[in-house]
Amino acid sequence: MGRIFIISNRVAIPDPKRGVQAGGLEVALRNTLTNHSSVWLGWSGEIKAQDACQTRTITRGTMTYIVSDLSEEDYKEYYSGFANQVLWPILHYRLDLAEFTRRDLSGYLRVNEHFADEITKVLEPGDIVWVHDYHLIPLARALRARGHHNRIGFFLHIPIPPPEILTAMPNHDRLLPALCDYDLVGFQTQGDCANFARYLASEIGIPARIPGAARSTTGIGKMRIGVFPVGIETEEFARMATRAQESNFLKRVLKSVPGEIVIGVDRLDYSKGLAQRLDAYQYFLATNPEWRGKVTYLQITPKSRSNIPEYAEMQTQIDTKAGHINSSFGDVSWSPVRYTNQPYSRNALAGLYRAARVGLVTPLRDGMNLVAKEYVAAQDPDNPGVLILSRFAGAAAELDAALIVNPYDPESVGSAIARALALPREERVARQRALFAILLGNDINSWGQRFLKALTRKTGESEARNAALKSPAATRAH
Ligand code: GDG
Repeated sequence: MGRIFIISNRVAIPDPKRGVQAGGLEVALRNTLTNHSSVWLGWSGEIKAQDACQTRTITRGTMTYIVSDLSEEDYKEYYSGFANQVLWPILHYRLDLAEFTRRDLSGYLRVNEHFADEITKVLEPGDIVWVHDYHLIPLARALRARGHHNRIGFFLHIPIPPPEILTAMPNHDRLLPALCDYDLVGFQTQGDCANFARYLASEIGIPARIPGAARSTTGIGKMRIGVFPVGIETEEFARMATRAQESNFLKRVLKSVPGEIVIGVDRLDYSKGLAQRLDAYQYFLATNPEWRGKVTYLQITPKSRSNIPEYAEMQTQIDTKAGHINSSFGDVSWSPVRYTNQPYSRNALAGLYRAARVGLVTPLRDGMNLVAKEYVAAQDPDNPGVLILSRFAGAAAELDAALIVNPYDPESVGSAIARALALPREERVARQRALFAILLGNDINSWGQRFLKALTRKTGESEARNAALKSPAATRAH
């Protein structure tokens, strides 16, 4: 096998002094690539004047990073505009939040063309290209137009809604058919895969088995679709959580918290259901007065995309709700909610997860949700906490031994918090055992290997289907 090219919107070059930054993809891929000669290409994260934009190459061990700056215009039209104000809300089923004035695809296509030019400078026949996420849907088409016949795969980290919603997206008919230029398109769950297959059938007239194969519109070959639920570094994370118990940071936190901990960790994003979660916690406090003063909800929420109006508004809304709960239920010796926008190290998170009796993961819609998996991996198997998980997180297709809730319904989530806190130890242990076994069977390394194996197989359509059918999500999907 040639080199592996990873293409993603953001490329964060590791800096041991900075520690790991928040972000699912970065966490996910770093482990997959340690044993391959690889190139990781994408945006540097810097915005510069048009004539000051550069592309830089940095080598770290077996990994070469190639990063391009974006101009102000690129950033507005491609990243902040089409990707995050059209694609992100619509793929998360939120037509109400899509900014239809950002319908113009040209900036989005221009940046994809730019990345294709940069890839073309270094790509050799035999190299494998693995493209990540919704920012880069048309990249294979741009590469094919430059004459590349390499294996090119695409993995969508976020959900994809049914065609009834997708077709409301401006320019969907110019954008989504470009996925047919990939050799393999992977999704987090069977539901996502089925939604895309229905879109192919109804909008492009391509019959696709689920998961299965569909004929590419370019005639280069067959585009296959499959289910590849992303995992975490299960064993390593469990070890990290055990070690973190000894840290002074954790000891200090535990000393300052009266009673049990409920924990939530999410980027500040409307898809994560934070407002509804606070409503649910308020309902729990209102209906379970015996727990007042004996439980503290820690919500760690690093800010993201603050320049987009919906995100800034949400920030104020969450601040207000958290403040309201504290002023209504708290007293001078107890704050029911500790809400912070401060990011924490992975180590600190692992320790906090393990110390928390309840993990509250209630997105309104989420591709997978790695926090759910990290919370499970961090638990003490002899005295574990309980995961409360939204049915609308991709993780729910695998982690059905969690307490599964409807995140829109504060009573469902509030009652689940009370139930989780009261769950007898034997039941907690049994649920934890079932969940941990699933995480061991589908960890981050097997995810990466399964996708790459399906992408590089030569014999046609059956492999992606097999890989998908073997995956836990495929066998457990609702
Ligand atoms: C996308 C999809 C899919 C969070 N706060 C801190 C911190 N984090 C880490 C978590 C976790 C990661 O960030 C977040 O991952 P999620 O999966 O929850 O969510 P997205 O960022 O939206 O990721 C998602 C994922 O891609 C992978 O395919 O699961 O559905 O939306 O690892 O621990 N990490 C550190 N400090 C923090 O304060 N160090």
